[in-house]
Amino acid sequence: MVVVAGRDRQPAHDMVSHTMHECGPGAYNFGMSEGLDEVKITRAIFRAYASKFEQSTNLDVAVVGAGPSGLVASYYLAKQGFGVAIFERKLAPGGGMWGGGMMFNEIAMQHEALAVLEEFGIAYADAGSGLYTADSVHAASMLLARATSAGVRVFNLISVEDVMVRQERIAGLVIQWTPVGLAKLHVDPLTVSARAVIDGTGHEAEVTRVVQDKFKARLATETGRIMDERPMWAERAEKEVVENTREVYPGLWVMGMAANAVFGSCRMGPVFGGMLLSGKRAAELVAGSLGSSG
Ligand code: 48F
Repeated sequence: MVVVAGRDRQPAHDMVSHTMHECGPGAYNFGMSEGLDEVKITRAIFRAYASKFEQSTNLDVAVVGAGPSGLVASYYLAKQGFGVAIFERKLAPGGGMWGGGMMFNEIAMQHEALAVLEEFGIAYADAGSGLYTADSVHAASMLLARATSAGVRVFNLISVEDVMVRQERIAGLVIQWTPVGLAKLHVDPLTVSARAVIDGTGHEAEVTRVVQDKFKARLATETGRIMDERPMWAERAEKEVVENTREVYPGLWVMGMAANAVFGSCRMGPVFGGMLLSGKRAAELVAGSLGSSG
């Protein structure tokens, strides 16, 4: 069921004006539907989540990390009809976009990325010298809104800790609740299958690192290993992040900052054009490899 945002909500000021009375016997009913039962709420949430999760156990594409590259890649793939889910370790998806540059919450882009900004409905301003800025909170919100509206299922608070392998190809992800890892609880994880996995985990390139270290696989880099990120050089890094967006092992693609970390390129700081274009490139490559979504 799709509910138009806000329709089922009471204006905040009405709620506040009744807080004094609401818990006692004969509490004032401030226009909410009657028969609101806490256990029904519990069941509704559990069933909705179970259904969403079950639909994500055999994916076309599993994306790791809901940063800008992950959200862009997922959006373009879902728009083409592929079944896509993102697994995100943190509570809030959006990766490194919210904080702009050093917490000045604005991000910069080059003109090459404007088409992607427009596709996502992100408002931007011309800053001169071929640079454009956008409010980072607005930009992250629009990426999330458009990706989820296109059908991408975002599973926050879930960390990817391992991969599933079949016949020398990455065939899925091993996932665990983030708090289980934080509390160092001894609880076995669960697994989802995917025809393609995209590593969008940023600087750490975590999925690719698992494939290198645990699976002892030779990667499609010059050395066969993760070549590690180099220091800041925005112009070079922005160009190379799109070139480095590639299949690094059968079934595993890298994008965004993870692509530069894997292929030994530089970081770029708070310029995000390359991240958006890398996500778009990853979607093109994966869609090309998987063929028709039908
Ligand atoms: O770091 P992040 O925003 O990745 P990105 O799309 O964008 C990079 C920029 O934000 C910035 C930059 C800009 O020019 O250099 O750094 O490459 O988002 C990566 C997301 O992956 C999540 C992490 O919490 C973050 O939200 N993540 C990392 N490892 C895991 C993970 C994991 N093992 N499982 C699940 N999520």
